Amino acid sequence: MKNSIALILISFIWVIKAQNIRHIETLNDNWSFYKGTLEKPFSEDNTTGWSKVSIPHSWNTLDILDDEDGYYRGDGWYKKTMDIPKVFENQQVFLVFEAANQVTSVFVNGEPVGEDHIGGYTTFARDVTVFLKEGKNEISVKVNNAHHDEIIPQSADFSFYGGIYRDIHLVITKPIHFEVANLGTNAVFISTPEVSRLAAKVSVRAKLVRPKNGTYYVKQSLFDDKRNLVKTVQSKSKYGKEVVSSFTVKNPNLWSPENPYLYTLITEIVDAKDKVYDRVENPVGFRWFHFDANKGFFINGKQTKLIGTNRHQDFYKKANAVSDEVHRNDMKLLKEMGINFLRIAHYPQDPAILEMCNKMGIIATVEIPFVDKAAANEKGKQNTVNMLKEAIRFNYNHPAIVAWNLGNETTMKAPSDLGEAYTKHFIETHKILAETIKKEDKTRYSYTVFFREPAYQDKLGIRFTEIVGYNKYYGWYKEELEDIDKNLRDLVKRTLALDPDKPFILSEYGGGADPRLRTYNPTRFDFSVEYQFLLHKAYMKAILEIPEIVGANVWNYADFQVEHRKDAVPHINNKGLVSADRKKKDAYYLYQALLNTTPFVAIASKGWVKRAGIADIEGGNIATQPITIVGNGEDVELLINGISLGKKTFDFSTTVFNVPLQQGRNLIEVISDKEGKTIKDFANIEFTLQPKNFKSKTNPFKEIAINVGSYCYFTETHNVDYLWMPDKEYSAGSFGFVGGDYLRFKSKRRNNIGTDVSIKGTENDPIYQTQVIGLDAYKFDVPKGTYELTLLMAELKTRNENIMDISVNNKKIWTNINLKKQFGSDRGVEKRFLISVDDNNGITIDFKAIKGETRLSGVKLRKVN
Ligand code: GCB
Ligand code: CA
Repeated sequence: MKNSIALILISFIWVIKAQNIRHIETLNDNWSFYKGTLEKPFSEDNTTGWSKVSIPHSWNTLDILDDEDGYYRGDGWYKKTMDIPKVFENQQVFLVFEAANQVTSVFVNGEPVGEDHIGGYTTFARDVTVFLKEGKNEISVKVNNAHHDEIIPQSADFSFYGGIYRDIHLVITKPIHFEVANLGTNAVFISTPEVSRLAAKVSVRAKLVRPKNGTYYVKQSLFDDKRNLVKTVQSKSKYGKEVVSSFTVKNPNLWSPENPYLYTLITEIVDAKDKVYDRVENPVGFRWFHFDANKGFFINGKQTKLIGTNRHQDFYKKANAVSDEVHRNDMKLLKEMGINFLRIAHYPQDPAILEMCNKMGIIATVEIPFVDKAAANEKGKQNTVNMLKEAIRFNYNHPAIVAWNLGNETTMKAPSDLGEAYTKHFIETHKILAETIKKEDKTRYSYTVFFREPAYQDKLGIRFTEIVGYNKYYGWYKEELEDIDKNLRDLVKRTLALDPDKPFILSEYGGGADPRLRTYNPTRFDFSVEYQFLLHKAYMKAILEIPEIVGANVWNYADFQVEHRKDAVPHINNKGLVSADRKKKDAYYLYQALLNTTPFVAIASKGWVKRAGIADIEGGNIATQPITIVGNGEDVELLINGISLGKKTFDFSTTVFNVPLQQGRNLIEVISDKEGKTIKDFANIEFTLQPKNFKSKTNPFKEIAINVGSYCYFTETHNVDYLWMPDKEYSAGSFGFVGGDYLRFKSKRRNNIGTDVSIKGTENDPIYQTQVIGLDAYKFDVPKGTYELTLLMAELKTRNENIMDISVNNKKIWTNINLKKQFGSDRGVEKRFLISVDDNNGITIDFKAIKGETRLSGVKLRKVN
């Protein structure tokens, strides 16, 4: 009995306490949305065409990915009618937008609330108290994502999706409260000016909204990770002044990547009777850190190589309107990968990201979208500075952050080409941003990311920050894999020669991989998963060996959508280690093996389930193919269908087995040991064994699909998974092309096979992007029978007229083919023919140029009878 009274009492006290906490709820549901411009979007409006949506929302989920150029950039309207909950007497009501891209106007009951918010990536709040009435209130929000000369980004390799794409919160406080509607919507700024193992000094600034009369205090209570009170101090508030509280914690638990220990600081406004008016919570992590240009990054005195990735905020077919679960899942995958460093690129992201960085021990840099070029006017400069201030103030309390980055590749549009006035303005913009960082936050580093030669930036005089980052794509856009180490060493040398004290970060490196493309002959720019794997292996070797590279970030953690990109998957920048819907590519596992200290082993290509190959010998029933295993143990054993192929030693966490694969299902098992622990991985591969001789009796020919003009396997994935094999020159008994050569890209940037033209009318771009040009014939030495023959072709940005005739076994099947004229440029054309083979000569498809050159992109042959 006694106990339950005590319980009731405790919960009663708790309720009273809880009532003093400001009320926060999401306002995501039940909005009406209208895409377009409206004169009167308010209740009297009768326009049709509104639809029901939930936040997060973007109006560019689909038009980013279609074949039409461009995507909608203009107005979008959101509105909803609601009762505002009554929580406090004389309550103050705020709308907090985590982000909306990019100019946002808020209206309550038809009245504009404050000024438009400028910028698509920073959090902002509006005080709507005086606009509210009893009962129903109408909230309307106009968002516009059109290009704007005064707002960054002006240009970039990502998509400027429009909409309210992050959470909206309703915040209700008492009349006396911590500031909400300010630049950055944060009122409490925590710093730890001195930290050691023995003691940590804490200094907290708090901004209050309070009447002139009355005595109020700010109470700071620090709790450990079990919610035990560690320290509490109370400081008197003076009207119109920030309240500064300082205190010291003895023997603090330190925050580090290995042990991300977090305290919680509860900050309250109280009066002399300890009545609570408002309360906010923040994480506190005690750590000290510094960068040394020669020795690297140190946290709590420990040298720590910073290895990680960049991240964008979008997801396949969802634009940037993704849930917190997606954000948190990304962070979980990054942590599993073993990273300790995240470049939050190229703009501030969802609060969920930094929350997880704090909790997982991932060191972070945050930046604003000053990308490629400056907003070339005074207003643009002010907006940029404001955006930086918002970003710093909003994110000030995250222990994970070590540096603020003012821009990315800002010299992309060469200032010299944009005139003297621009150049001056451009330099000033850099200067004022660098100064703003140090003014706003003395406890962290200022940072800029470039891509041009160090001397180029130096000549312009824009190396204002304490750290510099370089984005370099050696082995991708230019140069070869073998030279990565040398190129990086030379680059580091050139930067340090100019600025010996400025730490160097390799802020981006990487290469594209379309998960559908696989090859045993990887070449630069082929978009194969295998080339990407080799590229990252070469980079990691170099990065780990060069001490002056204090940190490095893969570009990118995940594939992301860029409207104007025309890579293997149009509209997708596929440099991700996971796909745009978060499926792991092989290189992801490589990082896991290299970075994890706990035992790890994986079959790197286990995501490639459907495979095929030509039998090793005539009449043979196996095809031997190399399979890469990654792990952090000494060695690994591989079993194929229960039979051991023995053990192999890892070299730089990788090893390759030549594995005999048979028709049908193949089970691959790998077993490795580390620290006395046995670990395993499995892959089930569905294998199609093509006979070496198509007239084989034991494995008769059934069907084959060939990605003509390419060394890559291609898995069609948009309906059922279907595999295309790489091409080869004809050899007797088998298949292949006769005459002609693989189409080679002419530009120097990519020296390789195929083109990057986006193909209309298909999802299978890589099949059409690669071709054999000038071929005389394509041959299949198949036995007698009836066959379905499918030919795939496309004419890609050709200048001359090309006309050809095609015959099969001397019979014309398709004549006067002028792809450009009959179907249009860059369009995939697929045609199927029924062919009967009545003798032993198989199928010869002859290509005859009437004008120009012949071409073929893909061919499929299936035996019907
Ligand atoms: C860069 C840019 C990034 C691009 C990337 C690429 O240097 O900073 O925004 O997406 O290169 O993939 O080319
Ligand atoms: Ca092809």
